[in-house]
Amino acid sequence: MSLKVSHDFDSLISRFKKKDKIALAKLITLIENEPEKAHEVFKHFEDVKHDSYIIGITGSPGVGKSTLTGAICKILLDEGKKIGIICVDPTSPFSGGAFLGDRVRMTNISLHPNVFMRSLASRGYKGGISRAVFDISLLYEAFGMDLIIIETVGVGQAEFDVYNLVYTVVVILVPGYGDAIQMQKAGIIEIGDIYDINKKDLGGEDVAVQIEMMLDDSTFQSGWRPPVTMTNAISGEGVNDLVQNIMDHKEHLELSESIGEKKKNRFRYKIRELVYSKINKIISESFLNEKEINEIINHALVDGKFKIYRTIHNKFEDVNFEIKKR
Ligand SMILES: Nc1nc2c(ncn2[C@@H]2O[C@H](COP(=O)(O)OP(=O)(O)O)[C@@H](O)[C@H]2O)c(=O)[nH]1
Ligand SMILES: [Mg+2]
Repeated sequence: MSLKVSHDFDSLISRFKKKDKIALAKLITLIENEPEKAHEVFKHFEDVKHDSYIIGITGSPGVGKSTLTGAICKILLDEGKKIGIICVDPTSPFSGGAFLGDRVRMTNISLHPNVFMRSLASRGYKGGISRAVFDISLLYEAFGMDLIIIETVGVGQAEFDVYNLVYTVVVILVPGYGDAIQMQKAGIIEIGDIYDINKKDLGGEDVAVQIEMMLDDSTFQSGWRPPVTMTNAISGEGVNDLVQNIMDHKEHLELSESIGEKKKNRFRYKIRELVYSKINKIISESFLNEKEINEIINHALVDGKFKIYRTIHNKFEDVNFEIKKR
């Protein structure tokens, strides 16, 4: 780092420590663009003891996650909480998302001094979405946020499963979601700590009943039976109950001490992901790069496709040999 750059960096860190939101925004951008510098950043917060409570809000596109996040924030802000939001929504680019679409209400919240919001919408992330989400949430913790809300589409996305990174998972459904079997197939009933049927102005009692029945058929080793609420995120109806359920779940985790397990899980996920992505990189760079893959393909086209197994087998023998040497 040049003198000037390192001076800028130090001043960024000290502004961040003074709770400057612009410095927070700049540090997020820095670790997004240069993930390999994350350790340089976090080195400065090693003495921070603060923990944020981390909530995931998940559901299909359009169910009202963003609107509901806004409504939840409004209640929590009135209680004096500081909130960091991470919005992972590949289906709605930042400018088109309801977060800004519903300009009047959401602008109120995003301009609030105690809220910071970051959207990971329309671009590829070096090291993957989950890395970015983990790092941003760590920055929010260093910044002193009381709560972090991660809004994300669906479950089972290959590169990002939100429940690995949060303590309370809120699953949002809407009227007309479909039948119970579909929900079970989607794996929804396993992951929610709380269920909410949003858009209650359009109905949805049948969905609530189905969820309740499925929950009645399940056993909960944790001792927590997920509650079901119905909300209208636009009018705010029912949102108080939802917030209460989130706080009850938090209390349940804290009393049963499973919060410690959740925290460990977050790191476990992170460590695995870091190691796997590093190893992947090493393998693709040094053992089997694009050039070599192309060579194998060309050989297969020229020498015949049946030789491809032999070539790959030989390649793996080489790789094995290399790995054993380490
Ligand atoms: N009728 C009705 N519409 C809602 C409700 N909550 C959100 N919406 C609307 O549903 C659309 C999608 O909302 P959005 O928050 O962007 O959903 P997301 O994709 O899950 O984040 C927007 O037009 C919202 O205004 C609700 O409770 N009732
Ligand atoms: Mg959204």
